[in-house]
Amino acid sequence: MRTKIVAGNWKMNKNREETEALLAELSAKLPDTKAEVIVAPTFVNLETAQRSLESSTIKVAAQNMHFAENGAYTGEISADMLLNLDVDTVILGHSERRSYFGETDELLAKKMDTAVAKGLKAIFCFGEELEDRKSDNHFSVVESQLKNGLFHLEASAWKNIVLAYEPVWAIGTGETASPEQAQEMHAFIRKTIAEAYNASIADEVSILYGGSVKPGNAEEIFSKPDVDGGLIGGASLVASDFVAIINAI
Ligand code: G2H
Repeated sequence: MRTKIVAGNWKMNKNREETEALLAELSAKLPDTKAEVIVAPTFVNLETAQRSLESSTIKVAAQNMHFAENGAYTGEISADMLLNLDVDTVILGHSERRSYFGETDELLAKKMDTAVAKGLKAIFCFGEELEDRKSDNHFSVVESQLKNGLFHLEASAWKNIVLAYEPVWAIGTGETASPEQAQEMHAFIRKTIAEAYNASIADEVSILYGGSVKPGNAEEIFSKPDVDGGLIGGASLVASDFVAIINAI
């Protein structure tokens, strides 16, 4: 039985007071669920979020981290700094990090090494761009993102890895992959992992879908057998929408 996960990626949204208010509303409305619920506020509000969720089952994740232990990396945050705040989950490789901040598969492989070495849970994001899909290259692009970012890791690392397939053309655009497109890619991802490692790792890893998931489309997407939940951007900023999505799982 794979873990079902609904994670909210808040991106660069919500100040301290807004973080407290959203988490208070979310905690009050949180349904009884077996799914793991995660929120990822900005770095500066991680501590506020941890405090707000002290007596909650909702977990807090960071949106990024540097691969280095410490040192002269102005503006960066290390794994140990996250762990020091009791944050044990980090989103890595989001397409906005890849496209706006030049994060490459090679850099992400190093970040994954650090996450694994530090015992952090990583939500590893990847997905093809519109041109890749139009030219029918989406499977090979996803395969190479997995291979270059993850397949150097030992089998034992996979217990702390969650995958998030986010087709770039569906991110914040209102456009969603159809449930069939999501299922087709998630099944391909599992097959690719089974070939690189083994069937039990492929079968046990949670694969989230991300890209314009909303209350109106979540249930159908989550009903697909290889979709284990979602990484939610815009709709995670409104408590009632996020709760509706959690209810859909
Ligand atoms: C994809 C997703 C969350 P949104 O980036 O990671 O955002 O749901 O706004 O498309």
